[in-house]
Amino acid sequence: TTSLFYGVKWKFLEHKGPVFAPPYEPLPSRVKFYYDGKPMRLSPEAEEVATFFAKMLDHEYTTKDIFRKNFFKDWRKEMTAEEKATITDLKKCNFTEMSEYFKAQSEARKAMSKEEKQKIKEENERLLQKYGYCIMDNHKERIANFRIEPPGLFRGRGDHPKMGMLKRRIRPEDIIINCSKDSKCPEPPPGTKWKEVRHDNKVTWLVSWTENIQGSIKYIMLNPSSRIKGEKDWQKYETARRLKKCVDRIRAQYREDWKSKEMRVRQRAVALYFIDKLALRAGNEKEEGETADTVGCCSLRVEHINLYPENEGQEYVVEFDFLGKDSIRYYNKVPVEKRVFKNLQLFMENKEPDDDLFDRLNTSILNKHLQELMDGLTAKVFRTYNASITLQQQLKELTTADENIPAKILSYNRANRAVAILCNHQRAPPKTFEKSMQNLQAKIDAKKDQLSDAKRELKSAKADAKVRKDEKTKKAVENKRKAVQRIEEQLMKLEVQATDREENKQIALGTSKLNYLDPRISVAWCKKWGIPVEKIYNKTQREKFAWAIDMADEDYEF
Ligand SMILES: *[C@@H]1O[C@H](CO)[C@@H](O)[C@H](O)[C@H]1NC(C)=O
Ligand SMILES: *[C@@H]1O[C@H](CO)[C@@H](O)[C@H](O)[C@H]1NC(C)=O
Ligand SMILES: *[C@@H]1O[C@H](CO)[C@@H](O)[C@H](O)[C@H]1NC(C)=O
Ligand SMILES: *[C@@H]1O[C@H](CO)[C@@H](O)[C@H](O)[C@H]1NC(C)=O
Ligand SMILES: CC(=O)N[C@H]1CO[C@H](CO)[C@@H](O)[C@@H]1O
Repeated sequence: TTSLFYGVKWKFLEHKGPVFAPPYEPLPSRVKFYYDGKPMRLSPEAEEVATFFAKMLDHEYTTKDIFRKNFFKDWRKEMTAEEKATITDLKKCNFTEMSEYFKAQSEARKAMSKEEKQKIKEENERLLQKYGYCIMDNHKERIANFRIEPPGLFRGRGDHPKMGMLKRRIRPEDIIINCSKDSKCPEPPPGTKWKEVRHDNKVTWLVSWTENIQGSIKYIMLNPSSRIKGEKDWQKYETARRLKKCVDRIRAQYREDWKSKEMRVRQRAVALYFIDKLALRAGNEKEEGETADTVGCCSLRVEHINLYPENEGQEYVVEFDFLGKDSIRYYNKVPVEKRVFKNLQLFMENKEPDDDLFDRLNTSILNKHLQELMDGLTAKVFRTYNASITLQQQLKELTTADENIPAKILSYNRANRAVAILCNHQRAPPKTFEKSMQNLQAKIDAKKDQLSDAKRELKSAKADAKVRKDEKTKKAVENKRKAVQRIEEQLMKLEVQATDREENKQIALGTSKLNYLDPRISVAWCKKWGIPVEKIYNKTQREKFAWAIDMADEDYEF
C-alpha cells in the first residue's frame, strides 16, 4: 500500500489560474459619508477603504487604538491630496450611513427569492467547474482555494500590532503561475499580465503571491483529497510511527544529557523533555516585534515559569504561563523530574525576568539536533506522535462494549478532547453557547414531559387490559410500551448531546482531529465497533482522509 504514495512528482500540470475578487462597486450617491458633521463625497479609492471600516463598525476591533491608528494611516495613503488635507481626525468621521447600507444589503441577501439564490448557486457551480479543477498527470484533481481573498482590513489574532492595516487587492501583476511547459498556460484577464510563469514539478502549488501585511507567500493548492496531499498527510503519520520505534532511545539520550558538563547540551535536553512531555511547540524563528509577543519552548523567558520545590503535595512543580501560537494562553502546572527541576534553577540563576530561559538554545539549533536523532524529526512530530498515541489509549480506556452508538461516539469525542487539551487547543466559549444549551435543555424538558405522558398512558392501558383481557387492548399495551422505549432512547440521545456540548465548551476539537490524529486510528476504531465513519468525519474530513479510510490497517488494538 505504501509505494502508491512514494516520491510523487508531477509530469504534467494544467490549470486555469485564480479567480480574482470582484472589482469595487462604488456606493450609490444617496449613501453619504460625513466628516465633522458635513457630507463628503470620497474618491473611489478612498471610499473603498472606508467601506472596509464601515463594514466592521459594530465590531470591537474598531474601538481598539492600534486598529484605528493602523487603519487611518493606510487609509490616508489611498486619499487624494484634497481628501488628505480635509480628513485629519478619524474621530470626526461618521461611517453610520455606510454601515447601515451594508446591513440592509446583507438583510436583502438573506431575503432573496429562491430563483435568485438558485442563480447565484449556478454561477458558483460554473466557476467551480471552470477553475476548481486541474489536470495533474492523468488525474483530474480538485483545487482547494481557487478564489483570491478580497481586500479588507487585517485582523490578526490576539493584540496583533498590525491589526487594522489595509490588506491590498491582489492583481494579476502580483501572481506567479506554476504549470508544466507542455500545458495550456492560464490566460491573465484581458489587458493584464502575470508577474511570472514558472515550471517546477517539485512543488504542489499552482499559483502564488505575496501578501502585503506580513510579507508571507500565499498559495493556491490542491484539495486535501488529492493524491499528492494525501501522500503528504500519510508521510506525516508515518514519521510519527517511526518516532514510536525510537522514542525510548531518544528519551534515554536526553536524560543522560541532563547531566552533561556543557550548558548548551543541558538546555537542549531540558527543552526536548518539555517538547516530549508537554507537546510544546519549538518556537518560531520570525523576527521579533513583527508579530504579537508569542513564544514557544526555545523562546521561553524566565518570567514564563515559576518553580515550586513543593506544591499541593507534589514535589518539583513547574508552573508555565505564556502566550503561545495565535496568542492562545498556555497555563499548566506539572511535576517534573528532580534533575529537570535542578537544571531549571540553574538556568534561571542571575537572570532578569525578561531574559531567555534557554540562552544557549534557539529553534534552529534544536531542529538540527532533532534531525540528527531521527530523519525527519521535528517538534511537531512529537505532538503528532503523542496526540495519536493518546487518542489510541483513551479510546481503549473509554469505550465499553455494552454502550450504544451515541454513547460510543461520546467516548470518541472525549478521547478527542483529551488530545485537544494536551495540544492546548482552547477556544473562547462560542457567543451562542448559552442560548444553544438552553434550547437543548428545553428539548430535554419537553422530551421528559412526553416520557411521563407516555408512561401514564402505558399504565392506564395496562389497567384497561387487566379488565378487558382482549387482543385489542393487549396490542395497545404493546404499542404504548414501544412508545415509552422509543422516547427513552430519544431522551438519552439528547442528554448525551448535552453532555458532549457542555464538555466541549472551551475546547476546539477540529485542529487536533484534522492535523494531529492519525486517521487510521479513528478508522480502525470505527471498524472494530461497527460505527459508520460518517459519524466521526464529515464530508470534507472524509475527503481529506480518503487514503486512510480506504486502507485496512491491522496495526491498532483497542
Ligand atoms: C452620523 O450620521 C448619522 C446620519 O447619517 C446621524 O444620525 C448621527 O447622529 C451621526 N453621528 C454622529 C456621532 O455625529
Ligand atoms: C504524552 O503527553 C502526556 C501529557 O503531558 C505525557 O504525560 C505522556 O507521557 C506523553 N505520552 C507519550 C507516549 O509520549
Ligand atoms: C541560533 O544560534 C546559532 C548558534 O549560536 C546561530 O548561529 C544562529 O544564527 C541562531 N539562529 C537564530 C535563528 O537565531
Ligand atoms: C466539517 O467539519 C469542519 C470542522 O472540523 C468544518 O470546518 C467544516 O465546515 C465541516 N464540513 C462540512 C461539509 O460539514
Ligand atoms: C507557484 C510557484 O511558483 N510554484 C513553484 C514554481 O516553480 C518555482 C521554481 O521554479 C518554485 O520555487 C515555486 O515554488
